Amino acid sequence: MPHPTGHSYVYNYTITGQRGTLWWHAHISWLRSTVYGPIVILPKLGVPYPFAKPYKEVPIIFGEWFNADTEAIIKQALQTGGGPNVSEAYTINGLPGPLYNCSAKDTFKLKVKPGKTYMLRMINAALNDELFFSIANHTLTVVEVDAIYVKPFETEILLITPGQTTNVLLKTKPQFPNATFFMTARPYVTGLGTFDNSTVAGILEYEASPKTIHSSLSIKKFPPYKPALPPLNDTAYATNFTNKLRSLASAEFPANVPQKVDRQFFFTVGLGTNPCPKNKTCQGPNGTMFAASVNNDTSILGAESHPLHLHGFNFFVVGQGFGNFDPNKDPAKFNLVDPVERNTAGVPSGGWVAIRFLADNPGVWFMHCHLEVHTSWGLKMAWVVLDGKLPNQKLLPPPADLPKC
Ligand SMILES: [Cu+2]
Repeated sequence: MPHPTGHSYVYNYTITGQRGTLWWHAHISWLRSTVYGPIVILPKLGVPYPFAKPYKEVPIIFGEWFNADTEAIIKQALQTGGGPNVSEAYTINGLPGPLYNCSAKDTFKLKVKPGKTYMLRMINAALNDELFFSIANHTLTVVEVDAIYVKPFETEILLITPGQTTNVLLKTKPQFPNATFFMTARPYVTGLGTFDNSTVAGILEYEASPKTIHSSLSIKKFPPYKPALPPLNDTAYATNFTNKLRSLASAEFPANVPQKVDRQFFFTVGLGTNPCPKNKTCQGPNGTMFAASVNNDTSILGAESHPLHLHGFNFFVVGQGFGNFDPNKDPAKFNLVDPVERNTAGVPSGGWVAIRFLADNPGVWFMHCHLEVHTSWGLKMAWVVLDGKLPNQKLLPPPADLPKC
């Protein structure tokens, strides 16, 4: 909720049936470029993780850094109809790292001990960019996305869209290695416009024990190992990664996939243009203004991946594919057993995604593309979820201390 400049407000809420990594962020205009942070919900006392307890847990938050006021950037873009200026850098926990000019001193360092398992709670808080991420010479085990456990799988590289969170286990090498390792992220891009194609790097550094202190001094002479990331437009990699995500769906952590559907909805999402107003010049494609929309197929520019985020609910991604959705053929292939459950899912470039959720949370809920520039251009809508008949199915009244505008 909005609160006035210079005031503070304490949010009071009860967490029921949720645990894992989520995040908070501002939701007016582009303020979330700097106003964001992690929410870590621990399991209830005495309830273990469905994997061995990690030695340490570390939040890894990707951000996007602009050498300008982001409010001015989006305001200008909406006035001219052109694409907004892109960021100068990506950041890991606020730090851009050594691959940017004069930034080596602002590098995130993950200091680890050999032979331990670390859990990285990764969050993509970047404004406009899906990111590939990898740590050189290390394998990551994905165990959770958007605060829901998944069937663990190993990967060298992961894809995380704005809005999403991913918990991974990082097993460090059994012995002190004579090296340091870069962890890097750079975008996955399917759109036509300009984008920030730079790479953020942090360093995975093994702490030296007294026995290894000598070699730890000598490794400073060698450059860190660098991970290999996919090409910026590697849709095949992105698809392959996304297809590996399955709900854990165990007895203890079941996947309550709705088996029958009461209401079906069909939405189209896309990026297009609006005509330039008379007596004005516009900087969008061919003198138009960029626009994005839900359920408006006119002036579609080109296919692009859109990480759609739904407020108020988790949903199950029961199917996805490329090309047009076929209501006669595709539902037969839906996964109603262990589909991934999350709150932000990429609609594949030029493709479709089918989601199911139980509408058990009354209210007006925003659904939007988590690429902030697409939201600004109009790729947004709201669900109205009505009260149910039972007392616990009613919208709660606003808090007594709701800030006044
Ligand atoms: Cu989008």
